Amino acid sequence: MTEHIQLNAAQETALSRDFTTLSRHVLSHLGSYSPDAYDLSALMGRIGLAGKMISRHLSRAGLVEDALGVTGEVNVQGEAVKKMDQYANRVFIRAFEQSGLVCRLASEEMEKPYYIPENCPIGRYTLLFDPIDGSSNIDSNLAVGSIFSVRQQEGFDEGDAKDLLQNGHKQIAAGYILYGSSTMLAYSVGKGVHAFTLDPSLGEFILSQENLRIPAHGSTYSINEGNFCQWEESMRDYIRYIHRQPGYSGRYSGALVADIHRILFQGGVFLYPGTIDRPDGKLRLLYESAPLAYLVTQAGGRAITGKEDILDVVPQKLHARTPLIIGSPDDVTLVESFLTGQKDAIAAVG
Ligand code: AHM
Ligand code: MG
Repeated sequence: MTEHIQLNAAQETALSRDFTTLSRHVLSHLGSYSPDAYDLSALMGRIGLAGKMISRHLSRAGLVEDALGVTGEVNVQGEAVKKMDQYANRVFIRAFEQSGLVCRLASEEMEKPYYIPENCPIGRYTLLFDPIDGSSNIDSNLAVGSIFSVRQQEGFDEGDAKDLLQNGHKQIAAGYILYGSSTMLAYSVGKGVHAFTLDPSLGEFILSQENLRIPAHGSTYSINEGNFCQWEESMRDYIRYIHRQPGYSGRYSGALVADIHRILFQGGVFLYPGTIDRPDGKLRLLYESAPLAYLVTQAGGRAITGKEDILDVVPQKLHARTPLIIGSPDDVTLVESFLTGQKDAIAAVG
């Protein structure tokens, strides 16, 4: 006779956790087994696959040819292309070819979207991504990330991808992968933020934090203070104010994803304001600012340009940039009060 085998409670809990993989989580979280839910789950699974491949390449970067250094080319942003930027961009494309899921991929590294004609009759989604965020960190073996965002294709694209020039509320999913001391993925499909850790022994992203909530306030601020003399006076006033407050620490990793990850868990604020040379700052709206704004907002945080919510900004072109102030709601509101000259609010917080 076969006995019904029972494990103890701790073993059962560990087993349930190990079976909560990324694609299974998306399905169960959407609470539906509709075609849309299956598509989103498959889409997230493909993003996870790309993340695993990039993570593997990064982990052996010092051992393999063509992983470190620059290609000698300059991208559409006018920045030197790293070999890893090119590799990761290609990985995302390969992950979605023949997937039937997306018809277009648009990335920080490509001037125009990459079309997958064989997917177009059925692939209703567009993936927008930054394949390697913080790529100047790669050659020093420091943390980098990938950022992704999913939008539904609207109407017929005549090759100009005009329908992508819409605000961030149009995103239906967004998140990032952080290649740090472990590889983690955080995503939202508009129902909270969930974080997964890549278990290398299983080769799977396993749920590690569900329904993340960002602290209302944190003690770190994250900004490249080397640009101090390039900022507007109101931004300099904010930084001078922070310097006078006890208990604040500066933390800036050079990779937006890594800084946002810390802020999501521990609170604080990240700032990349405009400068004299670049009034719109450095970060790209469609591939960086809007996806992270969607995610952080879903966790209870805020993201603004200084003048308006990031999610309300309509880009004029695919590679448009915006200033970005993002993080804990109270900290973002404090920065905003400096930038909009609301001195009363400043006095109230000391
Ligand atoms: P990248 O996507 O080309 O790497 O650029 C974005 C990165 C962010 O990850 C980071 O916060 C910022 O650029 C750092 O820029 P800077 O060196 O000007 O402070
Ligand atoms: Mg980037």
